[in-house]
Amino acid sequence: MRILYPALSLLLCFAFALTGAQAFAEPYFSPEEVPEAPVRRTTLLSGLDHPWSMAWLPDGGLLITERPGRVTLYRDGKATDVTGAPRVLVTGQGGLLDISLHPDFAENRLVYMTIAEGTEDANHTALVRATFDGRAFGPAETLFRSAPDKTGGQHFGSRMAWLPDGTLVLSVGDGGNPPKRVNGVLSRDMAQVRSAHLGKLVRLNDDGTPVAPPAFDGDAAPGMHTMGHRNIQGLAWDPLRRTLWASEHGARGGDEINRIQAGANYGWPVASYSREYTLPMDVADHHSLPGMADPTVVWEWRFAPSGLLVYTGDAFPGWKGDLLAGGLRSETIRLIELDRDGTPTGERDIPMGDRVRDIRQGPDGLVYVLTDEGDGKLIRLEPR
Ligand SMILES: [Ca+2]
Repeated sequence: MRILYPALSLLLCFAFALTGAQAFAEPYFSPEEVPEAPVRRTTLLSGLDHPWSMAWLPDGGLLITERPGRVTLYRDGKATDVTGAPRVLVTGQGGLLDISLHPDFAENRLVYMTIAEGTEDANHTALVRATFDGRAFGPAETLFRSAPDKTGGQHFGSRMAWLPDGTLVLSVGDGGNPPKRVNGVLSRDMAQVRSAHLGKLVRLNDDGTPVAPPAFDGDAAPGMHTMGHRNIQGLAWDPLRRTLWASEHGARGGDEINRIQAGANYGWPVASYSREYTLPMDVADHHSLPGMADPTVVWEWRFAPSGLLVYTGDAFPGWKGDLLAGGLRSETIRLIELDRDGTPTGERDIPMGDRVRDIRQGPDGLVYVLTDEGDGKLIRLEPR
């Protein structure tokens, strides 16, 4: 396929030129053997139960969500329980997931969280917000619920990112692997169904009202921003290139980094590099299709990306403007070097020896990592 691909992509470029459709660059295929990036790892906190996400308070405290429904506040080397965390459905990959402060948190004290909600047989991804007084959350207000409901504990998506205009983008997973079905349709096929939130990015105002691009007028699910995703668990605004990046789980292989453009279709499950879990075959008949956006990066091995940041700090000058993607299965962080335009030019591995669930840049310019299995940890990366 690597040999066929350049010819195929050239043909597609001609087809795009003829039809006036947008041509997408050939995806960057990630190398498997990469040199290690020099960092020191310091464990700040251990004993966390499936930590999922973290958000810094203006006073330097760090809020950490734990999937079974707990929020921990880490400050000055000590951890305390935050009371009043929202009620969640704890099943499989679902529970209390992402956390993010409102851009005007200093004035309005609003904290946004994504959760799994419902029952084992009928559940969805929801966005809630609550005030935080430094010790406890106020009552949770539900701003968004994905529809239709799905069954079981797979693929809630649930990463969120604020855009500079004060709107919020949030991921909703495709609902699960075959044989999971929603309304008689294979869950994963819902990523191409315009009326469902499953397998989409959604864009909302800070009060939860939907924002839709012109491409999705009419029949699309409220707030639908992009479609054709399997399960996005990394989402990061890039202030240098004024763009949004997403890392997305494929099935067996075929994990992706995508540059998000409103109104675009990212192909799942009809254009993908993924292979089936249970059968020795590809999920899709195509790696690329006209009118669908190709990934910027494809991993043909099993990386399982979760957590994504665009590094903008000074502590690691060599990383400025690069992407850092956490990996669950790889138990590494991948440093993806980008040029000025956002084209990948190389990769390095930061081995972590544990499943990486989230990765964030701290106010001090250092990089903070959550590992999720067994004894969950908060780890700080510093220059060596
Ligand atoms: Ca894709």
